[in-house]
Amino acid sequence: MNKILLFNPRSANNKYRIPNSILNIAASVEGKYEWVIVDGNCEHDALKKITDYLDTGEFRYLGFTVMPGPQLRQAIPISKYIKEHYPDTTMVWGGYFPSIYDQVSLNSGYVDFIINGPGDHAFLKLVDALENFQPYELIKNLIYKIDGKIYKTAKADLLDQDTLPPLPYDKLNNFYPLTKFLGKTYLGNHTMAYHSSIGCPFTCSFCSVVPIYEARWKGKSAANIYKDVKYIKDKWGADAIEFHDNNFFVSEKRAVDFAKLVMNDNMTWWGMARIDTMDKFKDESLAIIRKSGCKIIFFGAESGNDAILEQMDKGGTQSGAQILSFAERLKKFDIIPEYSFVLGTPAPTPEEVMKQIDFDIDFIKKVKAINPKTEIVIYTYSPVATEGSELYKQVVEAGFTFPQVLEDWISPAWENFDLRKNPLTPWLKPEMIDKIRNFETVLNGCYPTVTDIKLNVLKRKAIKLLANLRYRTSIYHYPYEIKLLQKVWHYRQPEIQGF
Ligand code: B12
Ligand code: SF4
Repeated sequence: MNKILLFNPRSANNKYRIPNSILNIAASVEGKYEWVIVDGNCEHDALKKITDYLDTGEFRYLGFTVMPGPQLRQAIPISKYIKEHYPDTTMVWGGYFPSIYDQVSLNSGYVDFIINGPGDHAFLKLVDALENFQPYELIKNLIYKIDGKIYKTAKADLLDQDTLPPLPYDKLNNFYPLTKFLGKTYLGNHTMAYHSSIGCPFTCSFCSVVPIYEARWKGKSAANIYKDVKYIKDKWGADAIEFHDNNFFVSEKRAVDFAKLVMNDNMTWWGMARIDTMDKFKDESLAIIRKSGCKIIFFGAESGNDAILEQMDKGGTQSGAQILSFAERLKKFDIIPEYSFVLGTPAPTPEEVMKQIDFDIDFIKKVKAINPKTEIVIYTYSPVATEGSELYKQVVEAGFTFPQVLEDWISPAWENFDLRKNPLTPWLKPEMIDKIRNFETVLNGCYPTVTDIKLNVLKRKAIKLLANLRYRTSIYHYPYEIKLLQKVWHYRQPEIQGF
């Protein structure tokens, strides 16, 4: 029987995380096929490691997980090399990038199959079909190309997450010591990454979760999450958790049940949420969540402007006023809100785009005035192909197109696009990008992120001193002096390096 190689391309220079995407796929084939994991984050030469395995002649199936951005830097050249030198292997890509940009991935000629969304059943079924020379055309969540035509099979219902097989942590530990994945962060000395639910019930028009999960969400029970957390804590010493779910707090009951279970384990934790959902949580629930160790929660605030929230189809009841009042509300629970904003959405004229940016810069300052502990993350709007949404229609009408050749995604300009820092959108002029980035520099100077554990009190004071005057007088141009200090002290950006 042929073996399977699962690859997690490099996504971070340090602070590796448990590679949950391929670990889930490993769990789905465990006991049925032999598999190995190669983690690009832990290898100096990932290609060599992979070809060493392939040279044994035992491996036929390769499964790559691919996120846009830095993961493409390894995924593309390595896939290309493998197709050229090992033409009998089958290359399967999964994850957000190929699920959304299927045509460009398959047209490259070196990706054979894409798993569209969850791969927990689809991958095993595909490998079974190929091993047994059976048809694969009816397997759900699959995208493939035959005779130049791309076919997408039906999407499967989301699986009950409690029925999934356990994640093979012990086996991962044989490839790479698990402690390597438990990095020191603001939350703790040994932080584990965990994914407790898939999808999201909302349909924000800028979000890549929507085309894949189509407003569906399924979560593991609190008891099952706790079982895994406890296992990693007891066996490898985890003392903090980053929940990587798109929307951990969809269910108040599940969040509170988990908080009660983990209450006496001395774990600190973090997760992502919506403001309007959590604002409905009872005071008692918020207090329990905090008491159990949840110190900081990431919220998609997006914009303080109600018209933009509507343009983004924020999908619920979130408003500018609520964003402010909720920042105030969290103060009494001592939970730090981490608010992310998306600036630079399209508007009919350049003046209006600039006006929107100015509005949100002022709004962010209001948030800071109400709750100075609020962590602010600023993204520049980078379109995602959310076909059918009003926002995406505006994007296409404005003349925006994605690269048509896979290699173009790793050109420096498109990497910036992926990192949501400097997208190539036609409505954003250089002075707008400059304003956003310069404001971000000044803001980060004035309020350095608490997640930067290397920035000591003295450094914080120095950088704040420099930035304060600019912040108070709203003069953001050319903040070279702050940039220099941030560079010298390796100021960290949670949105790129991990939250
Ligand atoms: C952890 C994470 C990171 C980590 C590292 C990820 C890693 N692999 O090591 C860090 C913090 C470094 C990161 C960075 C970025 N990330 Co990120 N990240 C995530 C996050 C929160 C969790 C990923 C995860 O582990 N999921 C758990 C697994 C179980 O789910 P999954 O990946 O979806 O896997 C399932 C299926 O997709 C499929 N599948 C996935 N891979 C494979 C592979 C095979 C072979 C098969 C068969 C199936 C398969 O099967 C799995 C099981 O069902 C996701 C959001 C999310 N909740 O998923 C964003 C997400 C993937 N990131 C995203 C982005 C854009 C980025 C950035 C590029 C930009 C940014 N500013 O955020 C940066 C890049 C910077 C960098 N240095 O890489 C976007 C992708 C959006 C898009 N347009 O496609 C997401 C969806 C967040 C979002 N909602 O916008 N990220
Ligand atoms: S609530 Fe968050 S995860 Fe859900 S669709 Fe909106 S942006 Fe995406």
